[in-house]
Amino acid sequence: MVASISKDAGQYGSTPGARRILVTGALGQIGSELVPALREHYGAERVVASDLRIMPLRPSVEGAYEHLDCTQLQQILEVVRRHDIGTVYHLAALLSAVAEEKPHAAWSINMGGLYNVLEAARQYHCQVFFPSSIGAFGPSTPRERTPQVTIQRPTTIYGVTKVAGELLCDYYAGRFGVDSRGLRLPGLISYVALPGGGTTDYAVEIFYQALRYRHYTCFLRPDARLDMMYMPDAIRAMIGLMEADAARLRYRNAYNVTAMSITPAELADEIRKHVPTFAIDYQVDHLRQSIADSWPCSLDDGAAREDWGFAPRFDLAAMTADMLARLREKVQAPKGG
Ligand code: NAD
Ligand code: AKB
Repeated sequence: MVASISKDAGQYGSTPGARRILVTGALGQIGSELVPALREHYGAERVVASDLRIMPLRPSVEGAYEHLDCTQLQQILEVVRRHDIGTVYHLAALLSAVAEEKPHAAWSINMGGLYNVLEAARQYHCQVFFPSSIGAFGPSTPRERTPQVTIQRPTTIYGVTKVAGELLCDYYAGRFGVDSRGLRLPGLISYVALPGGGTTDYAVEIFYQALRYRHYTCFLRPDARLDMMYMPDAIRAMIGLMEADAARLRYRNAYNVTAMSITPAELADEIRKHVPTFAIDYQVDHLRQSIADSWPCSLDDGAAREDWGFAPRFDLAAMTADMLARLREKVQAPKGG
């Protein structure tokens, strides 16, 4: 069972003051679930969703919505002022594979957008959540049980923006007192929205293809081991970190978090327990495989557990069973399939 945020409300401690919460990049994979979770937890009127995309006619996120380009500082300042924003969950970014195809746009959106959000936060005294990534590590980082504090020399533009983003958030905290907090998220697995062009997207696509066609062609090697997490655990982690007592945080940007360390072959085996005829084959995409090869296999999330009680609930088996049950409600196999 996926625990809803409202049932868990007590675990987050005190809610922030009466000012509103802005979510940037809210129509993406995380925002599609974070916005409803925040609305359930704090009240719908407290949460303003925003994205560069025009909201669809039948929106997946109900409530206040702003068409907002994070690369435009004046737009952010205006939205923050008009809605009396006190907290920003800054999700707008290009993910690793797309960023590698468009490095200049990635720098502009990932770094320019973050700088603008931090500037708005400085001027309007907002708290900021920054989603860093396992992509903030590189080939010279220890790959097994990657420590909280270690070498961060990524070789992708995505990773460069994540490390620089962590540093910029820490700078704004130290220099200007902005309450910025971040997580180094692993690949996220979810059933509400499709992923936006990352290296770990296979771990979502595989479920849709298993239910539709009983077959998936994976773009990573069968043994490409990476950290993953089910979205309900990621949402709990984000809100939990933002509500944690600041005095307990030894680190700000950003905490390692993980829930499972898996390969495509292991995920396929787990799916086969529920879909016995499921078959997987492999057509390796060299760009995404080389990115995966530069990332850790398993993070050490001990600091997050000690400092603010991070504890994921879904392992590989629980996540797979829940994903398939949820997706069966929305994905139909083709007739005769
Ligand atoms: P996504 O690609 O699904 O969504 C990003 C959203 O940002 C999109 O809706 C897009 O329209 C929007 N956007 C792009 N440019 C914009 C701009 N200039 N202004 C406003 N909005 C803009 O991404 P996601 O998976 O939801 O990830 C959100 C954040 O979490 C990103 O920073 C990502 O790096 C980070 N993260 C994600 C994962 C994951 O597995 N999903 C893992 C680690 C970190
Ligand atoms: C990606 O693959 O780019 C993201 C991430 C792990 O940051 N899912």
